[in-house]
Amino acid sequence: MSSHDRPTIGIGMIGYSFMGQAHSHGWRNARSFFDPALMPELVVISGRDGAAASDVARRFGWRHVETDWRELIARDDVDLVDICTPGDTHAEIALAALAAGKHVLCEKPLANTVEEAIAMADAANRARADGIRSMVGFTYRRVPAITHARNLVRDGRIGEIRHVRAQYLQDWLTDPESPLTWRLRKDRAGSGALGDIGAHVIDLTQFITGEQLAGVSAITETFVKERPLSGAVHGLRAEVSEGRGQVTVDDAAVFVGRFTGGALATFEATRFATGRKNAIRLEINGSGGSIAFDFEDMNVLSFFDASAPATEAGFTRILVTEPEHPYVGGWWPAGHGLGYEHAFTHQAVDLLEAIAEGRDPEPSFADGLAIQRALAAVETSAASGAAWTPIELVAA
Ligand code: SOE
Repeated sequence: MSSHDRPTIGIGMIGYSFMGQAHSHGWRNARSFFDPALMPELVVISGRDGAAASDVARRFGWRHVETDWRELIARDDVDLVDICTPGDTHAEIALAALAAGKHVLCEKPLANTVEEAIAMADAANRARADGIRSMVGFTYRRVPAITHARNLVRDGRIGEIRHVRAQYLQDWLTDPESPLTWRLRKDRAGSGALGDIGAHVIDLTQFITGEQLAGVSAITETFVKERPLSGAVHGLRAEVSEGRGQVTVDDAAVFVGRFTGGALATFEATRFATGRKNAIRLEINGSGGSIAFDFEDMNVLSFFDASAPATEAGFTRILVTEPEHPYVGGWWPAGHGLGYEHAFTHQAVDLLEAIAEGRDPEPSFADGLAIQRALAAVETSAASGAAWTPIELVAA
C-alpha cells in the first residue's frame, strides 16, 4: 500500500513547550521517514497562551489551535491525545481523553502521585476493551543503542544480571539564581530530579534487564532552598528578578536497590553535576558479560563478552549506526548517527503500529504506575533516614 492510501489518525497535542515541540517533530518525521501503517495528521495543538501555541503550530504544521484542552478532546477529528503538559495536569487530561474514546500518549512521569497513576492505569485498562490504547512517554527506550542493549540482554548475551549502575546527571540548576520554574514546585511537578530524570533511569534499567526494581534505600537533598520567582536562564547563568520562593522538590536523589532477579543496583539523579549536561550513564554487569552506555555519546554501546578468550576480551565500542540496528534503517546511510530528537519519532511510530495492529504499546500506563511506585518508595525511604522500602510489584 502506498503511503497515500494509508488510513490516517488525527493527533491532538496538549502543550507546546520543550516536550510539545519534541513530540511535534516526532509525529512529523514518523510520516516522512517510517511510512507507518497509520498516517499521523497533525490536526490540533492546544495551550493556554494562544499566541505561543499558534507560533508552534505554524512552525511544525499543526492545522488548528485551541486554548482549552477540553475543546481539543471534544473534536471529532482527534483520535489520539498527546499530553505534553506539567505533571499536575496529566491525570485529569488522560482520564477525560480515555473517557472520550481517544488513544493517549502521556509524557513521563505518568502522574504526580501513586493515587493518580492508579486511576490512570485503571482507566487505560478499561478502555482497552474498546480498542483504545495508551502509552507513557519514556522516550529514551527508543534510542537505538538502548534498544540494542535490551536485545543483547534479552538474548542472554550478558547472562544473569548481578549489578545495575545508573546515573542521570544534569547541571542546569547549579546557579542558585536560576529561577523557580514549575519543575521546582512539588504541587506542579510531583518531585524534582527524582521524577523528572530519575524516573527515566528506573524505566531504562527495568526495560533493559526485563526485571523490576523490588526495593530501595534512598537519600535526597535540596541544595538550594530558595530561588528567584522568575527570570530567564542562559546556559548555567540566570537573570535575577524580584522576589524569592521556596523550592519544594529534591535537587538530587541517590539510592541503592535490588532487582527482582537479585541484582544489586545504584542510582543517582541530579541537576547539580556541574559540567554534565544530559549524561544518562548505564552499566549492567552479568555473569556472561556487560553493557555500558552514556547518552553524551549516544550512538555508541559498549559491550563486553566474557566468553571471548582472555587475551582478546575487552569492551567493544559498537557504533550503533548500522541499518540492522533498531530503528536506524529508517534514517540515513550507515555511520551517519542520530540525535536526541530521533527517539521521539521512534516512539510515535511504535505507537502508531501498535494501534494499527490492535495490540498494547509499551511502556503501558501500568508500567508508568510501577515507576510511580518506585518514585514514591524513594521518597518514603529518604523521609525515614534511608530505611529499606519495598516496592509493590506489577504482576508479570
Ligand atoms: C529536563 O530535566 C528534561 O527535559 C526532562 O524532563 C526530559 O525528560 C529529558 O529528556 C531531558 O531533561
